[in-house]
Amino acid sequence: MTDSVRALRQALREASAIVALTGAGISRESGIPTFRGANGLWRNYAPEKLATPEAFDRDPRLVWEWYDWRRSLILKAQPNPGHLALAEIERHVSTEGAGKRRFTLLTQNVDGLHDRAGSHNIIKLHGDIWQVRCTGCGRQERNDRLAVEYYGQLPPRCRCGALLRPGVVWFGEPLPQDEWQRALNAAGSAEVFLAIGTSAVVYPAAGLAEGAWARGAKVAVVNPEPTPLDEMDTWVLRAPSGEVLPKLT
Ligand code: BJW
Ligand code: ZN
Repeated sequence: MTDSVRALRQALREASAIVALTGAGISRESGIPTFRGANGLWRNYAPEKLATPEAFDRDPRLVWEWYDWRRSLILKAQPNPGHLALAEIERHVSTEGAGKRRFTLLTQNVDGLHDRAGSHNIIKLHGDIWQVRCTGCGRQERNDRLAVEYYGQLPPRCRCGALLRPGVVWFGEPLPQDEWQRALNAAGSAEVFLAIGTSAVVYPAAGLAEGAWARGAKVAVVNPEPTPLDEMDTWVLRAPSGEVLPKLT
C-alpha cells in the first residue's frame, strides 16, 4: 500500500464528514464507456454533442438510440469493486459513527450502479437514465427496459402527444435545484472530499471539489489520468478506482 493510500485511509477513519463525487470513470470497469476519450464514441458522434437540447430538437430519434444503446450496456453491467467499496465506506461511517459521522455520495452518473452496489445517501446531480419526462406536460415515469421495447417506437411519445425525453441533465440545463442545494451543503462541510473517475471539466459539478478545498477539506483524486483537480494535491491516486477504492475500506 502506498503512503498516500495509507494516509487517505486513516483520514477517512477519522473524518466526521466525507463526500465523494463520482464520474463516468468509476463505471468504466463495469464496461460502460466514459464521455471523453476514444472509447466514448458512438457511431462517430462525440457524446458531448448528443447530450444537448439542440441535438434532441434536431434529431430526437438519434438521441434516443444513443440512450437506448447506453441502457443496453447498463442492463448487462454489474457494479464493480469501486462502487462496492463506496457502499462499504458508507456502511462503516453510519454504523460506527452512531449518527455523528456522515458520508454523502454525489454522482454525475446516470447509470444507477451506485444504487445497485448498496449506497444509500446518493445525490444524483445529472439525473437518471431510467427516468423519462414529457417535454409537453412534464409528467415523469420510470422504466427499466429499452425505450424502444417499452414504448414500441423511438422517439417515444406521451399520452398528451408531446415527445418524451430522458430524465437527465443536458448541457445548458440547470441541475435539479434540491439536489444541487444538498450537494452544496455537503461539499461545504466536507472534511475529506474524494473526486473519483471524473475529468472535472463539467460545471457546476466540478466546482464542488474546488469549493470544498477552499473551505479546508482534504481533497483526494482517484483517476488513472491527470485532471485539473490534481493541483489541490492533498492526495492524487493515479490508478483505476476499482483497484484503489477497495484498499480504503
Ligand atoms: C477512470 C477510469 C477508472 C477512466 N477509474 N477513473 C463554467 C465554465 C465554463 C462552462 C460552464 C461553466 N458553468 C457551466 C458551464 C456550461 C456547461 C459546462 O460545464 N461546460 C464545460 C464542458 C465547458 N455546464 C452545463 O451546461 C451544466 N448546466 C449549467 O451550468 O446550467 C446553468 C443554468 C442555470 C440556470 C438556467 C439554465 C442553465 C449542465 C451540465 C450537464 C452535463 N451533462 C452530461 C450528460 C448527462 C446525461 C447523460 O449521462 O447522458 O453529464 S455531459 C457528461 O459530462 C455527463 C457527465 O456526468 C459529465 C462529466 O463527465 P465525467 O463523468 O467527468 O466523465 P468524463 O468522460 O469526462 O471523464 C471520465 C474520467 O474517468 C476521465 O478523467 C478518465 O481518466 C477517468 N477514468 N477510467 C477511475 N478505471
Ligand atoms: Zn405529456
